[in-house]
Order: sequence, then C-alpha cells, then structure tokens
Amino acid sequence: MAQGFGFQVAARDGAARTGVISTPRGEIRTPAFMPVGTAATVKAMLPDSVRATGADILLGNTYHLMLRPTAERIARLGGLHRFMNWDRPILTDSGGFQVMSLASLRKLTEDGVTFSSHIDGSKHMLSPERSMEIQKLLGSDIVMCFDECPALPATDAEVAKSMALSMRWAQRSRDAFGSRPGHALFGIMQGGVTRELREQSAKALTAIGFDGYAVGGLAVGEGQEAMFSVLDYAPGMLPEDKPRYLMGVGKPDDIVGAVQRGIDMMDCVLPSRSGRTGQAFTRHGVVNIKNARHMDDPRPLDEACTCPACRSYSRAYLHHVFKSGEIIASMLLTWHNLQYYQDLMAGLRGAIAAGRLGDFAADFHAQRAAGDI
Ligand code: PRF
Ligand code: ZN
Repeated sequence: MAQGFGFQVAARDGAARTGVISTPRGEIRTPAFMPVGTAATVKAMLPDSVRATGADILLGNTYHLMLRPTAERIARLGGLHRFMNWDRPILTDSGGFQVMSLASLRKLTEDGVTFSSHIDGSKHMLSPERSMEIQKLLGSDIVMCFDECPALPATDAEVAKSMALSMRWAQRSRDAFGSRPGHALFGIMQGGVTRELREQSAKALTAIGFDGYAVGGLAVGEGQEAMFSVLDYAPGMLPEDKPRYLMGVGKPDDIVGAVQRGIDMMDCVLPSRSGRTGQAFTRHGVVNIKNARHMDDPRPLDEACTCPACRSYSRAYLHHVFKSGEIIASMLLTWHNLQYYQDLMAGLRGAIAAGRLGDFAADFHAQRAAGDI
C-alpha cells in the first residue's frame, strides 16, 4: 500500500461495502461517484460548486490534457490541482480508452499506441511508461494503469489476446510508476464477459499488486444484464481490502446495481453531459426539460432536491433558458444532475451502513416505476 493512501471498510451489506479512502489531499467516502473533469474542468461548474454537491474526488483525462494544454505545461504551472483550482483528490484515466474512442490513425503494438489527435491531427504516442510520466506531471493522486479495452462484441480469442496485452502493460505500468508516497496506482481488470478471462486477469493483477483495482472493459455495448452478470463474480475475484472501481458507469440504476455487487467507485459523463443536453435525473426518472409541457410549470425539477436549480427556479424557467440557448441552463441542469448523483451515493452509503441496502434499492426502483414526473 502506498504510504499516506489507505482504504478502510466501515460496514458491509451483502456484497456491498461502505468506507473511506484516505489520501493526503482528503478523504473519499465510498461508494463514491467521481464527476468527470476531462479538460481540467467539470463543464459549466466551478470547483467549489462541484464540491458543494458532495463530490470528494474528480476524474481527469491523460488523453485530452496531453494534447491540450500538454502535461508539461500543466506541470510548469504547478500541477493539475492548482491549474484547475481543485485541491482534493484527482484520479486520472491513462489514455488508451480515449485514444480508441476519439483519435484517428491508431496503430497498436506491443510497445503502445500511436495516433493522430482529434483536435489538430498531430501525431502522438502513448505507452505504459509515457502514460505514467504524464499522470505524474499532472500530479494525479490515483493513477490508472495503461490498458486496452476491446469494443464488445468481440470473439473470445480477441478478448483473450487484448487482456494478456493489458496484463503485460499493467506490469510495465507498475515498474514505471515505482514508489510514490501519497499517490496510488490502480490495476485494470479486462476480459470482456468471459468468466475464465476475468479470473486470469484478476490473478495477474493481484500477483503484481496494486493500491486498488478497476473493473474495465464493461459498459462498452454489452448491455446492463451482461454487465451485471460479470459484476456478479468479478469484484469477488479482487482483493477485499482494496477499493474496486467500475470505469465509465453509468446510469443511476447501473450505479445501484454495481454497488449492490461490491463496487466502491464509479465515474461517468452522464450527469454533466445530460445537463447540457436538457436531461435532468430525478427520483422519478428522467425529465426532458425541452419538452413543451414544462413551459407553464411553476414547480421545481424535484421538490426534494437542495440544488440551486431546484431551490430557486421553476421548470418553466429551466425550459425557457434551455430553449433560448442560455449558458445558465447548462449550469443549473449540470448542478442538479451532479447533486442527484451525489445524493444517490450518500443514500447508498447510509443504507449500507444501516444494513438496509435491499430496501433502499427496492424504494429506488419503485419511485422510478411510479414515473409521475
Ligand atoms: N479502461 C480505461 N478507461 C476506461 C475503461 C477501460 O476499460 C472504460 C470501460 N467502461 C471506461 N473508461 N483505461
Ligand atoms: Zn436539483
């Protein structure tokens, strides 16, 4: 375990756990949801506002920051925390996943991946060693191994080959990371939806030894049922005393299901991105604020929510500013959605601590099924 970094489980309920990850930059209450701050900002939000929703940690992206403004420039300016004015923990993804979804002219070899930037077409390279170097320049608190995530569906042979490469890259990531007190390195499990491959991946990562373990390679087109069936066994293959992070997930019901299956950390662009496209998450389901039926509605989005959008504005106002393309629409809806996600996480943590996660999940599903929004 990296010095100054630790994980303490406080309570369990079935496979679920609640606890605290300690870092020199502050505590992370788990299960935790990490808002996505890809380009050194959670879009439309000030860092203090993100904190006010209850977030303990943000996610940043190696891929975007290496291209613009570059990791070297951020390092010269004092690191990512100072650059973006967020002094609490930051986890950075390692870049390979974003290269595969955003870059062009990608070439994958044993060494790493070369690609052209989606911004200006310039050529770049990422490898386990270069990804560790960039995440160090950024000053990331939780560094992710450099991995490859195959798109599903893929054949077992393709997934097996890709997983084996990711495990060799995990060892190279570990070697390149070295020992950095106060900073953690997480391994990333791959293996698609094949139990045998997940088992092999878990064994390989555990043998190397990490400060935490991610379940990668899910939410890539397999559907919720297939994802849940992997989560029925995958977290249990990882060390119990280390945090488990499900990457890039998800919708509110994905989060509840993942926590019930033993996941401690998650991230997703959904609450922030949906805020900018006019979709608001509420306890009763998704509200589409652009819908004309909100035009004369004096009620708040969610009468139980404490966010500024719900405390001070009507659905009619939110509809109006959204339709008018006003920037405040993105600000208010993003705040609301991040508040909804953090309130959901607080509810999950409280329910696990009280040993009533089953009831909490049943209520969660019943309120959405009632669907009166
Ligand atoms: N690996 C990495 N980042 C990711 C994923 C992965 O498998 C996913 C899959 N849902 C999202 N982000 N490094
Ligand atoms: Zn709200």
